[in-house]
Amino acid sequence: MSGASPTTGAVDSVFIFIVAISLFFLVLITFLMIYFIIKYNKKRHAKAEDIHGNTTLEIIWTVIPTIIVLFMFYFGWKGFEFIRNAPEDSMEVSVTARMWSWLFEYPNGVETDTLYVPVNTPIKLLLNSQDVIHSFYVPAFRIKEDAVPGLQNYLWFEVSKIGEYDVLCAEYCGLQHAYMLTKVKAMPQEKFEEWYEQMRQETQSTYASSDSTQMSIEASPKTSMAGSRLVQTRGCMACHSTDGSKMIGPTFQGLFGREVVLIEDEKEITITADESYIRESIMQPNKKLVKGYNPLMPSQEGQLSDEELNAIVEYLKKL
Ligand SMILES: [Cu+2]
Repeated sequence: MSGASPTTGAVDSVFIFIVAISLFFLVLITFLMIYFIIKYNKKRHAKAEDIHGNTTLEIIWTVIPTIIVLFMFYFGWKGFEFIRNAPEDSMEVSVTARMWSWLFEYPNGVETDTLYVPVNTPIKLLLNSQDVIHSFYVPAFRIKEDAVPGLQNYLWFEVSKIGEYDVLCAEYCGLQHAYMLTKVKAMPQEKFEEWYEQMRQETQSTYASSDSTQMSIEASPKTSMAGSRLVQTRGCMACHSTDGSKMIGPTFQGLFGREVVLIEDEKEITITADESYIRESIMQPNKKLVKGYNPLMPSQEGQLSDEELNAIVEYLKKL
């Protein structure tokens, strides 16, 4: 069967097989019920009769359904086996789920918030979660697997048609669960290679430049660009806006130098947002809470390198 991915066909063929058998029996049983109601109506059969055993019939209605369910099991098992065994030559992409966005990391170090893949190439996803249980779900490929903190799950697919496919989170994971959406974007092989190489160079040059400039020197436009990309890929934008609108978390707009009212150890304090406050809010977000917001942000400790943290701080200072 053709579909967006071979996994689509593997699931659909079993599904259609089971539905077809169920439909056949639905029609057969309904028809027989109506037929018997008419045939054995009290007017025609005033006196009820007992039937005592019919070995042939009993064998038939035991053996046939057994064979049918064994076939269902066999095809189901074959499909399951197919979906659970990623081809050896798969390209591996690691996926990190967190409230409420996805992070994709490629073998060459590139990070994105959308899953870009070449067509006709098997892709193996290594799933993990940073906070609670999420579930990576691509309806078009008929694949779904939980992303569990501390456990690595996997999935595979191979897109056969260029296009965009929806990705959803299929495990209720809190307030913004329904908005934990992204896409699989399948591109032609050559176009993907080009994109992949370009992204790698961008990633490398950014970190090379921030290595040489170090923290004390004013950040370059490149670092700020890297910061803007990082807040996207690292999922900050799932809860913070840059245009002043109130979301799950406070807006980034005009944050640097602003007076903020915080709650620390149940006491209210007012501070001016400086660089060290911004750093602390990223690494220990729940130590001082902006008044009126809930302690929902996961700590980014161990998730960001020094260069990445610097890039984000530099970017936030400019908003
Ligand atoms: Cu989720």
